[in-house]
Amino acid sequence: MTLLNNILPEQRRGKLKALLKMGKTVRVLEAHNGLSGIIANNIQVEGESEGKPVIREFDAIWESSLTDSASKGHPDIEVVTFDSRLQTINEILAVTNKPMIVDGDTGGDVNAFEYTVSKLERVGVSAIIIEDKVFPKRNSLEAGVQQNLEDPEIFAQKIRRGKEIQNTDDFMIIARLESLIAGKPMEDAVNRAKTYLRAGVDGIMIHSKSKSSDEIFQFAQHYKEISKQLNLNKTLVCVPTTYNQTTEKELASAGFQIIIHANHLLRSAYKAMLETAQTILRDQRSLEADPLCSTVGEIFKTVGFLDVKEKDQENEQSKNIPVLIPAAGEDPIFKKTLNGKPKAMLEICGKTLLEHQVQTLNNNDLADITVIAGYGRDQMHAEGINILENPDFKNGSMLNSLFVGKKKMNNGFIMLYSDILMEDNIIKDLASRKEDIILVADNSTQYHEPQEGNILDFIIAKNQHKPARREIRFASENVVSKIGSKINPETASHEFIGVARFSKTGAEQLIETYNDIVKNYQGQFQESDDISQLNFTDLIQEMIDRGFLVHFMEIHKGWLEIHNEEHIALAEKSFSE
Ligand code: SPV
Ligand code: MG
Repeated sequence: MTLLNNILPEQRRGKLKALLKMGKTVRVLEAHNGLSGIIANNIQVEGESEGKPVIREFDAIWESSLTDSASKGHPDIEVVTFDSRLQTINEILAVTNKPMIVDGDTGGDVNAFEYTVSKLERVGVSAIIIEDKVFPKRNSLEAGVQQNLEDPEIFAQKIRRGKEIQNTDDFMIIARLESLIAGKPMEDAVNRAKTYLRAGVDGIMIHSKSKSSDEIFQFAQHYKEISKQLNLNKTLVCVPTTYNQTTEKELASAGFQIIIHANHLLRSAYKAMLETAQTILRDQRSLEADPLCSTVGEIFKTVGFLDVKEKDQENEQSKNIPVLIPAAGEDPIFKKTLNGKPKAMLEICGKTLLEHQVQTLNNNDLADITVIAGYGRDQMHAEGINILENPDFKNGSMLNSLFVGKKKMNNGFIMLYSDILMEDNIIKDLASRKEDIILVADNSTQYHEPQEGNILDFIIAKNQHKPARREIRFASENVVSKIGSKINPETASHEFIGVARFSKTGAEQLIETYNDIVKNYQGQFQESDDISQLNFTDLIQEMIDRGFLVHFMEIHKGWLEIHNEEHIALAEKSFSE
């Protein structure tokens, strides 16, 4: 089932009347199940009208009794129950957004008809056409079949009761004249048309199984006169199955406003199925049948399977994003406490800093976690993580460590500084973001002075906003223009918290920029005195300068960095609370 045409009953029901009101000749194609419904709904061809190129498509769907019955292997004699028809109707409605006209057969007895009208109107059908024959009817196209016409007054009463029961003005009840099918004279059709119009019907369908369109053209002429007499302008409908040499244009100029191609998708599918089945039998394999078949891929595309595949992949990508935690450096502040252990092994409330981070990531279904260790490598451990080593951790910067995990970057990744703790929802929001490069940025920096001695990574947002009590800031505006620790805190709008996400494209841009810098530059670079000490924020600033778009995801608190004993105390307090 494709969800592309998803529409509510109230959005669809009035569409047929609206088309007629616009003076459009409504071109209708039969459908007998979801798949044929999608075709009738979506098919388009390029054509020409009055020398101009036009896109041609069907305007509405005919839910035919003949093809619904036949596709269930049944004759068209009202033996398929209304509930079964309703199931097909719903199946088609679920995958289409164009108006539907339902073939209501005789409409059954007058009480049953009220229920039929009510149920069809409720599901969003735009019109029902009922034929003036006695239940159970016989299909109109077969020669030599007894066709019993209903008493016109009884039929008119059915129309009245149906019109009274409908809830909206959108729904149409159209009467189908079977006089010509039953071999009655034109006069019988004309008189019946008058009776039904007086009963309040919304339109008349004149049916014919003649090979020529003469008789329906004749009727159309009479219809113009009746309409004038009664001062009515009700829709005229035809079903050109047997007289299909007549064009839609000719029918329209004779006065027909709805033209129904009533059974062609079922008939063509049947023919193709027979040929395919015979070919396989004949050749005792299916190779020769291939040209007769659509590809499986084409069917998958039509019914929405490829959309599902794409969503699955997107889901998978936002679930299984690799996380890189560069944690190789030696920490001077906690040197004593750590006694040779890396900082990630600092204990806070009975768990290491790294274990807290792993927990937050796992809580968000992120399990592909790689820590880049260096100092105290042998003492770095946590359950369910990969450890890579930066043997040169003493000489390089944190960025060197990050790029030790380069293989994990290819399809996009999250980078997490090793000394921060945060609430689960920060990672949850970050994982769902679609931007190529996105940094998590705290806006509380606007409201307080930085602590003495703390080196913070500041951000200046592209569209600087003064803090205001109320404002709307759209995500697309959240672009970083400057990042670095040497930015004057007073001009900063945010603080980078040490968490960033790169999409596949974002990671490619990051790697490309990094490789270029390392290869082609020396000495002082961005805020670093030497290229060997290049920071993450230097690289991001360079990317911004090169024109790459760097977004930020704004948060307000909900995280802690662990730079000194005071921070540990704060973290312990938060966890115990
Ligand atoms: C149908 O499509 O079921 C119709 C039209 O009622 S016809 O088969 O021509 O009677
Ligand atoms: Mg029918």
